[in-house]
Order: sequence, then C-alpha cells, then structure tokens
Amino acid sequence: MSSEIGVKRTTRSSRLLEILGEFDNTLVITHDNPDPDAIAAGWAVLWLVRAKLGQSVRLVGGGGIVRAENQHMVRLLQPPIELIDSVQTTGNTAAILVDCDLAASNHLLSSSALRPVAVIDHHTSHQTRQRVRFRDVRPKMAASASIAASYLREQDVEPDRKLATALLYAIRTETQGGETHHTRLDRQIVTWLTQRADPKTLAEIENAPLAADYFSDLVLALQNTFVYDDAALCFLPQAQGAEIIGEVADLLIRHVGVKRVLCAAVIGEDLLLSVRTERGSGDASELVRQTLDNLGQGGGHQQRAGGKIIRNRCSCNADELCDELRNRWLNACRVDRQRGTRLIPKREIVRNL
Ligand SMILES: [Mn+2]
Repeated sequence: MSSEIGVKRTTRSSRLLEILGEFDNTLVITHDNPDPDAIAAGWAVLWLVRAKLGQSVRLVGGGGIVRAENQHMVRLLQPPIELIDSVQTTGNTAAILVDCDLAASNHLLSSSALRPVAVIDHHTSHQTRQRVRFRDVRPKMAASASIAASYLREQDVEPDRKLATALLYAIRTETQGGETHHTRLDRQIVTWLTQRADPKTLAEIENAPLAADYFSDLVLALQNTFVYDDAALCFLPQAQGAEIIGEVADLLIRHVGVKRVLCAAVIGEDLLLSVRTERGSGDASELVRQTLDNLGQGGGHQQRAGGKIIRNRCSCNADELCDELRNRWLNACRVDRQRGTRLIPKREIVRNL
C-alpha cells in the first residue's frame, strides 16, 4: 500500500479490513465457554469493524460463562457477546474465529457449514491447518486480546474505557500460573491499555464474590492432591463448575518443587482436565496430547493447557479411567515413582478436624 509520504507496509489489520469489506456483515465467533481473552479479543474485533466499516457485526459464542470473575466481568463491563446454540446467518457473512483455531472442536463452526474467512488466535496447534484467507496465529503472544488490541492501535481506533479494561483483564488472566511470558508487543499493548482502562473496575473483577461451593470444591481438591517427584496430580472429588479445575492447577503449579500439574474432574458426561507446567519443564499442550492420546481432545499453550474426554465414548468406569490417566500422566512426565505423597498428610487433616 503506498501513501503520499512513501511506501507503507500493509498492516495485518488493514488486510483483515480489506477482506471483511467484501462482505455485507461480520460474525465474530469465540471458543465455547468464552473466557475473558476470547470475550475481550472478540469485542475489540467487533469494535474495529464497526468503527472502520460501519457494517452490522455480532459477537457470539457457545456454552456459558461460568467462572465467578468472568461473570463479574460481564456484569460490570457488559461486553456485547451473545451466547447461542448454533450459527444462523443471513446474506453474505464473513465469519471470524477468535481465540481458537478452525481445527479445534470447541467452537460453533465445528458443527456448521459456514467457513471462516479469518482466524485470530495465540494457541499452539498440533493439528493440521486448514486454509483460511486471513490467519493471524501467534503462539508467542500472551493473549489474543493483545493481538486484537494491536489492530485498534494500528488503525487509530480508540477503545472506550470498558473495552480497554476488558482487554487488560484478559491479558492478566492469560498470564497466570507458569504462563508469565510477555512479548515486546504484549508489553506495549499493556501500557497502551493501562492508559485507557479503569483500575477500580479491574480490581473489582479480580476480587469477585465467590460462592460457598467454591470453597468446598477447593478444600476437597487440595486434600486429594498427590505429588510424584516434581509432578502433581489431583482428581477433584467434587466440582460445581469446570473453572475450578484450572484454578486448582494454577494454584498447585506455584507449589515449591512442583513443575508439572494435572487436575481433572468429571463434569456431567465429560472428564475435563487442566495441565500446567513451570517454564522450562515441558510443553503443557504436548503433555495433554500424550495423556489423552486416543481418549480425548485438548490443546493450549506451553505452560497452560486443557482437554476433555467424552465419557460415553470410553468403555471403562471412573476408577479405571483415573488409573489410566495417572499412568499416562506419569509416563508423559517420565516419572518412575508409582506411589504419590499426599500434598496434605492425612494425619494433619484428621488432627485438625
Ligand atoms: Mn486466549
């Protein structure tokens, strides 16, 4: 693209807008059970399209928003996201996948004939890529929100205070547990957003009220955590919602000497799991892949990943499945020890009852 002052490099955001300009409307789709990163990144893309193209644009996702902080975020910031069961479009629609890739199965397009024209994501993928016209996948970036916010900055589109707060919160949630790496662009974007966000609302979201269930799930999880050398394993006996699994994993990876963590729980028909690794102690998404090989699906990042086994697709009972997962996890971590040590010794639990 040339301008009066010379040859200017075409930015990613200009290329995206050029493609979207060929369509009548845009549909931004997040992964199922959208987290703050998916919500904020999708909201920024919607904001960009509205500002630059004046098109009708919607932000949608499947499933629900469950974590207490995320619900509080939605209450306080009111992102324009609609939770729907299936995609229906009218006219010439450009679909954009945000914070997930087409090859993943956890989004509305996995059961739809609609093909996306664009993918914006930062997850590591082990699957083969499918062709899309615009692909901006940067696994080194801390968050999809950083990528989407960089589009706004490139295009001189100002986010309002709520959107800036959502984007900043998203980057903070993506850099937890062992995943603390920020690229140069992430850092620039954090500074750019901090000037525009509301610190009071951010603090309120981070200190969201927690239901009683949360505390009982947490104490039972800690009482059922075992450590095998530098690898921890926790089958949560009780989980009111899926989010507690990742939260316990984020907590356990901070344990001195623990370098790899797997947490799992049965929720409804599925067994969900979260893996965390300390920096330099293995690739979490690869550990998920090895642990779930032929049993389920998963993905994520270097230090944070997750996955799912659909229970009715596997013939074994819950205890057998836990044994199998334990063996696979210890194998993947190359830990020989077969007997774990309780994180909290039983005598301490009993003595203090
Ligand atoms: Mn993300």
